[in-house]
Amino acid sequence: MLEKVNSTEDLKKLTIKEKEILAEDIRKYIIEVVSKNGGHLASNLGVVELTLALESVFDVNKDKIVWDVGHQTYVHKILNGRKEELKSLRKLKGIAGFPKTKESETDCFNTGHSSTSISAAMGMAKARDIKKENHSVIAVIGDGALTGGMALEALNHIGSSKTNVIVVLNDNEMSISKNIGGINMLLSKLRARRHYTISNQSGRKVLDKIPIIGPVLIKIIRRIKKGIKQLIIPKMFFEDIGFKYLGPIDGHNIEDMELILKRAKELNEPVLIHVLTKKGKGYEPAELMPDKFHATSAFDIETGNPKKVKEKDYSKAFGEKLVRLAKKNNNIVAITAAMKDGTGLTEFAKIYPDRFFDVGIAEQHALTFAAGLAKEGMIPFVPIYSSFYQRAYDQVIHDICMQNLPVIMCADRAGIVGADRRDTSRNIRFIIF
Ligand SMILES: Cc1ncc(C[n+]2csc(CCOP(=O)(O)OP(=O)(O)O)c2C)c(N)n1
Repeated sequence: MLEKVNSTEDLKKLTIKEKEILAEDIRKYIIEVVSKNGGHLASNLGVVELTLALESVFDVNKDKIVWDVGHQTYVHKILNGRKEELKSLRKLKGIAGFPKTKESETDCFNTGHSSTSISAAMGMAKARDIKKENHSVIAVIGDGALTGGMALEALNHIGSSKTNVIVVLNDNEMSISKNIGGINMLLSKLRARRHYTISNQSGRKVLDKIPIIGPVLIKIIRRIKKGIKQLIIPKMFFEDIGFKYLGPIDGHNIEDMELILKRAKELNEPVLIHVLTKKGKGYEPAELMPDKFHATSAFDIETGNPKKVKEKDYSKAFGEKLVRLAKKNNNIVAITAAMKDGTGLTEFAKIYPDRFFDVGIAEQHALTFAAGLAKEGMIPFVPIYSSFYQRAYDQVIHDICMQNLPVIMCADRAGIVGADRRDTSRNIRFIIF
């Protein structure tokens, strides 16, 4: 099927059954490429059906689909003229691992740093309205990225302005590691609604077959269920802040997703569609270890084992040293913004769970939180990838430096960074505080 599909025009001609076959072909292809070149695997395997549904219902040449972070756009690239090019992923002068407007007009906004999609979508939607154009604007954001402050700032803005934007929340319960925090608690309550949606659908199919009284029964049952739902399910955050909430829906069921996306397309208000997906879907090692397969180096498809054994890197050495220091000093604490493994804090978190804080994708909060801890005598260590430190320069200067607080800021990946970046001028990063 993959051979037959070279564009979203080809995709739109397929039946649901054919799209399901295509989904499996795309999975196999992505696994094949990433096992050779390395790349972001688990997130891409999780959005195969979601991408097929989105790009079947919307027109990528007219509508705007903004992918948050953008590490999950391999499927989109395959469908939009870059099937062969994907083989050059993470190679010199190869295809970018993230959306790049320079690469294709269907990549409508460059992403990489988390939690920007809803703001960008709002900007595009406002521009559309001012220009009196008529197309859909969609932000696709993960539950991890939703923990970033910017995403919440944008939801706050859209909800009250009643702008026609569709937010697709791709909820796989994972950031890079397990997602954490109050937003995750809220989502887990909403996930519970799924059982109601499912039983609704299967019951409906049976009742539909009963002539005359079938539809009446459906109406009565729906009313009763709505009542029960209101009682059991807590007040709905998204509705309260001005969004129409649709879902939760199975993110691997193309037919259901197409239906719900078509419905959202017709509404002229902010809509949030809650889609449940499985990170790593369809490849067992990635389903079992979605964190390890979030971004991976080349691996053996049979076993899932890396082709090269990883040598001890700077992050690991940093983590080991921090554990040794923390043994001698009870005031040492460590903070991560959703990058526990990447920044070398895995051991620290295991040994000192009470002195370890994963604050979600929230670099700004991480640093002012550290400032508060330091003000009261703690010694906070905050390792953050240099690129993501950009998010928190104001907090570094205003909350830490200007009060001369002893926060230990550690910049990971501050040297030459390869792999996902095509724009080499931005590969060398220096951080000077
Ligand atoms: C500002 C910022 N901090 C950290 C990261 C590193 N990062 C990339 S993806 C990711 C997790 C995203 O989780 P989610 O949005 O749920 O997407 P998923 O991979 O689960 O599909 C993180 C922390 C980033 N891209 N940007």
